Amino acid sequence: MTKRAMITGITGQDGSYLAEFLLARGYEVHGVVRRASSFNTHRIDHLRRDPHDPANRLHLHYGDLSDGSRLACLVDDIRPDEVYNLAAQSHVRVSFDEPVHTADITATGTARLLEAVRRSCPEARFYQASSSELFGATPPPQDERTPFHPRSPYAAAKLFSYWMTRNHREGYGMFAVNGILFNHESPRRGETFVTRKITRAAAAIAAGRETHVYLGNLDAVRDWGYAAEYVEGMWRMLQADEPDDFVLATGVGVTIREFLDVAFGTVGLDWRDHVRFDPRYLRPTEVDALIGDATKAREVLGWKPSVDGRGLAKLMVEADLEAIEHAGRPWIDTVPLPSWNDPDTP
Ligand code: NAP
Ligand code: F7E
Repeated sequence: MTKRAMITGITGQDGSYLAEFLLARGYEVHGVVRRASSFNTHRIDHLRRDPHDPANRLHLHYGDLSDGSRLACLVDDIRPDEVYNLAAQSHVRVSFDEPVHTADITATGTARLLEAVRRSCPEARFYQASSSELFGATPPPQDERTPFHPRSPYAAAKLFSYWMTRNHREGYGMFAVNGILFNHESPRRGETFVTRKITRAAAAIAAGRETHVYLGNLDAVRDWGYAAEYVEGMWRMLQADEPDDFVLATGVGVTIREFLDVAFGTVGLDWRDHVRFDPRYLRPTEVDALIGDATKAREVLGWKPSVDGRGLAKLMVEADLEAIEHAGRPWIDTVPLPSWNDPDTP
């Protein structure tokens, strides 16, 4: 039997890798895409086929986590075996500017989707994209037993979703799990997160197209892993015998200065000559250090990452250099649309 997966946030970094992973395993994949005035599917365009082809297994549907009735209809129509809730207002700094919107999407949106699943297909397995930001001010190493201390509207919203997911597991017996993922990056990472901002800048400066980049706090420590490896961990959580919550992390802490060393070092530059400070990138409350302990995921799920923050810095700069060489447009990462594209169906 072909398994059917529903992914919210399929157009994001993780959604694109997860869709790729599931399609390669024979799944029928249903992605929820929010309506935008410009194309927002560039991360998954390479996976798309003619929707009229009976062999097509990737189906996209308009939907938004703010619209509970639409989510209920989609779940009822699709009848998924597995639901991956990856959609979110996912930027921590932006969550201080838009706390109410962040709560509506990143917190209440999860409740809307969980309720839609509970009503129509409570036997579906549900993955919630929880975050190491839940730990916030609690010092590392952090694992599944570490107390939460959220330090941003984003983290507070994710905390609500974490407990709603557990509540649906404990209260209704649903197979609903939290993946507590530490930062994970890739060449598909959004351009406003610090790793991609740095690797794009290093590549553009090396190519002579830019001279400097503005950053905020360089003292933070993060445990950066590779997104392509983390989506397999998400899938493994839903294949487990029992529903449970898991940390995914590399266990290696890297400061932003160290990430800059490797990124700029990859193109033979010294970042100190090119990085300027802008207080706009500071946060009212900062998360100083996140370093995860993923022992439980290794022991129970057999999941083990192979790329850490330093490896990622090199990999991402090389990808950004290649993008500049081939596209010639370092700040615009567009992929040509397939000729059959119909703007009315995302
Ligand atoms: P991302 O690249 O920012 O993708 C977020 C996705 O959510 C995009 O597809 C976005 O659509 C969609 N979205 C935003 N608002 C929506 C709405 N109102 N309705 C429906 N869809 C909406 O995030 P990511 O890095 O892939 O992360 C995936 C999930 O894991 C997120 O929930 C994030 O908070 C969480 N997480 C990420 C990390 C990490 O390090 N990457 C770590 C822990 C947890 P558009 O493409 O149209 O913007
Ligand atoms: O910041 C510092 C910033 O925005 C990392 C999301 O995926 O991971 C991500 O959240 C650090 C922070 O990621 C700039 O202050 C310095 O200390 O790349 P970031 P994040 O806040 O850790 C978690 C696990 C998630 O769940 C989130 O969805 O870098 N920093 N200068 C900067 N950060 C940014 N964005 N821009 C700067 O110029």
